[in-house]
Amino acid sequence: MAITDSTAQSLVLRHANLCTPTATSHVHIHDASVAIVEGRIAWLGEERQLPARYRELPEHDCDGRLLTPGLIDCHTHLVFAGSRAQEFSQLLHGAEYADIAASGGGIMTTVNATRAASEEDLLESALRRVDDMLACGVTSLEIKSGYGLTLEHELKLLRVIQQIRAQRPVRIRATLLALHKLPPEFEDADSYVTYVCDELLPAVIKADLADAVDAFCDQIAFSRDQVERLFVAARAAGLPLKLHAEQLSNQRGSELAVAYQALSVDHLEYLEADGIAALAASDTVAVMLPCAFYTLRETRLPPVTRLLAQGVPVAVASDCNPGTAPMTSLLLAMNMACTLFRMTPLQALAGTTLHAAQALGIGAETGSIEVGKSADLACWDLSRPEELAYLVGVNRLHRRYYAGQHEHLLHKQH
Ligand code: DI6
Ligand code: FE
Repeated sequence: MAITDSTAQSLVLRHANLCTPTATSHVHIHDASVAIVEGRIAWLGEERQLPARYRELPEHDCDGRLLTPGLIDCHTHLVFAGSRAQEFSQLLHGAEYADIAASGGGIMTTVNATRAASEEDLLESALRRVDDMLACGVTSLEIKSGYGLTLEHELKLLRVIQQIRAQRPVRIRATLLALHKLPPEFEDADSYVTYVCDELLPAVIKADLADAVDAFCDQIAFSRDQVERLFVAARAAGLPLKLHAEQLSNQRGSELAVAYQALSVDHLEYLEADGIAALAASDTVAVMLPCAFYTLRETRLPPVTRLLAQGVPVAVASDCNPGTAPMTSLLLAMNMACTLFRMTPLQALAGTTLHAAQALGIGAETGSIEVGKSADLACWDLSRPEELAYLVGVNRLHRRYYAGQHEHLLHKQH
């Protein structure tokens, strides 16, 4: 990615083929203008109705290109060291993800490499992944900790996330995922949960390094009761909640998360009727992570069609992590959400914009092209919004705008 300019935050985009999700459907304006004043969307509508006062602004002619909200990757674990290519080979030869974890590999492989890595090295490798994401039109990004599992190392990961925020033009939400895996320093999960609730979480809050708290609720990770102890502590501190739920088995984590008004529940392959009903009666977003499904060669589908039919907001994210989703392309995740989970391309677009914003609690600020929101936009060398998810492994980003700041991206791959 080469950035050739990054300038004024007041400008007008003209002749755009604008498509944005809305709460109930989509708005599609074939010849649209968007006026941006001081980084915010001040006006949008038909090109011929652009008010005279905005015609004075510096202008970008989109020349009929597709214009969408900037994409939002609402679930990543992109700060880590090392590689799990060896375990990928094991998975291909019949080993189970849970068995690799039980024999000390899996998440622990990455925890060991990450603990041994310096903050500088972690930052450098994470920035490479972030840059891949920005080159795919991402303007907001969630990043979890969870490969440290001691106060010292979780703080290290969270500081790296802070540095990414300072060094790249992207909105970042940092999520503490201390309950990702039981570390070897603790004999049992309950005493680790006590340590996290009584020591680790308060220190992270004091350092003001987390915007939300997440946990992995599963047989190979933490039970519902253990997760609930964390939720009680985090909620008392006013931190929003998220949960890895029903990925490998049904622990009824989603019902717990809904009871605690979590922002999102993520994965959901094993979600059943009670969980769907709980989500349908809540504001909690269901986050689909099709790359993890693909990498694990899972065969059980998350109940996406039923969730959508019941009006649950469904987001789509990369899950970027070294074990189950070694990828950085949210566009490919959108394609997988369609091909593997049968979402429509427009549902996938809403899932990486409007609903992803809700899953991060930033829906008032970004996620759609609406007056008053931050001018987070992506302009594509495409003629139809469906093409974003239809193309497989193809990135046609022309320009990315973050709070009105634009970058012209030169694609090396074409
Ligand atoms: N579920 C996942 O898919 C990732 N974490 C989680 O709780 C995988 C993390 C890894 O294998 O490193
Ligand atoms: Fe994850």
